[in-house]
Amino acid sequence: MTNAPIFVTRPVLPPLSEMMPFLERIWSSRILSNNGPLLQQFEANLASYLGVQHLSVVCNASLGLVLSLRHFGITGEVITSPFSFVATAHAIRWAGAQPVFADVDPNTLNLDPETVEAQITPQTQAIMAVHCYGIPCDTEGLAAVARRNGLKLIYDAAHAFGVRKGGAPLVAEGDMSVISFHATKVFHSFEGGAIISPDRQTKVAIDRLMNYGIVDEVTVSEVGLNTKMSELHAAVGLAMLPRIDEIIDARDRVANRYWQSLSQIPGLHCLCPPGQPGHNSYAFPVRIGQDYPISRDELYTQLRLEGIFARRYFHPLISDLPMYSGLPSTAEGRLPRARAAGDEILCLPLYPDLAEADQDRIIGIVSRPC
Ligand code: T4K
Repeated sequence: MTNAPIFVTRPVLPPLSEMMPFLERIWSSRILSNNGPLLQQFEANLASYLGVQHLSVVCNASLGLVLSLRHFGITGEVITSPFSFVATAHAIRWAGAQPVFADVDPNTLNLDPETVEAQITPQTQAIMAVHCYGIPCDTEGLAAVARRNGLKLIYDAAHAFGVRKGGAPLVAEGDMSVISFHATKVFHSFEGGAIISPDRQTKVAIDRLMNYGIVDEVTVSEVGLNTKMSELHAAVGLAMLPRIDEIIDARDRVANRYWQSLSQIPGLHCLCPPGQPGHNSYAFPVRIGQDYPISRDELYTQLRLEGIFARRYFHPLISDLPMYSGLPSTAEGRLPRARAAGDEILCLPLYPDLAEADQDRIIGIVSRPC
């Protein structure tokens, strides 16, 4: 047991020795960016690992989400979840569109297709749904709403690296999905992300959009951005990828220990049962109900006083932030289920090398709060 602070997550790193061959290749080729050989290898290895065909690596998921909306020319209303990281709604605004918030399903905490359908207006062009904590959305329900109403369906799959639903890759759902490889994610390349396209033509269009819209030395076809990943980041990704199954197994073991100790505590509901086929143990969210002796915020503070930095993902709701709180979709009483989740959920520290002694300290406090 140590007295060092315990954060909600802690990235795994490849041994430095495994980075060196990649660094030597970069130093000798002096190709540092612009779809270099390591980036191309990273894309191919990732596509194969994830079981998808058309994948574009980007410098982060936030810009990946912006590109996805730009690609489809979405400038109207986009129905999205208030129970997410702020990047989801910010990406909609950066694309020049308007977020409209719909309530979540109380079990998955993801957009509820019925509440989505109720928010559709003639201005609605897309749904941006989030697989929160890697828990799959009701993809069939959302696809049906999108189809019925002629909307694009884009998934913020920032948390969903490697998740499978019914044996198939979750990121193959919808018109496009965007994964994050940020340092805090199940799989990381320090910063990074990937856009999953449904076909080759779309991937080519995305690849052009992320490189200023350049077609060739003298042709620029559109107002593109620069969202490319550098060779250095691709090298980290290449060194990390062979470890990912081991990383997810270790996360599962930590989640399983929490589950064994906490799932029977009155008033405390563990949202992600371990051992679900295809899940990635991205987080261990617990929901603090009326029967628990103290409130979620009291538990959060008690843990902090012990140097344990559990996090209230996602509080405040995006819809309560000043740039969104005036929207009609955020009016008083409109998002009751998201609001309850924002008030009651705490994500406990979860990372592959969380020491058992440290986890036991966390479990001790959560199971006997004072
Ligand atoms: N959509 C969703 C649903 C998302 O959750 C996110 C990102 C995005 C889109 C956008 O993806 P990117 O554009 O980032 O690819 C963190 C992350 O910065 C953010 O990427 C993530 N979601 C969000 C859920 O969490 P913070 O502000 O909570 O991070 P921070 O710095 O407080 O880090 C949490 C803990 O992790 C720290 O207490 C210590 C540990 N940590 C963090 C970093 C960065 C490390 O040990 N090492 C590190 O390098 O947002």
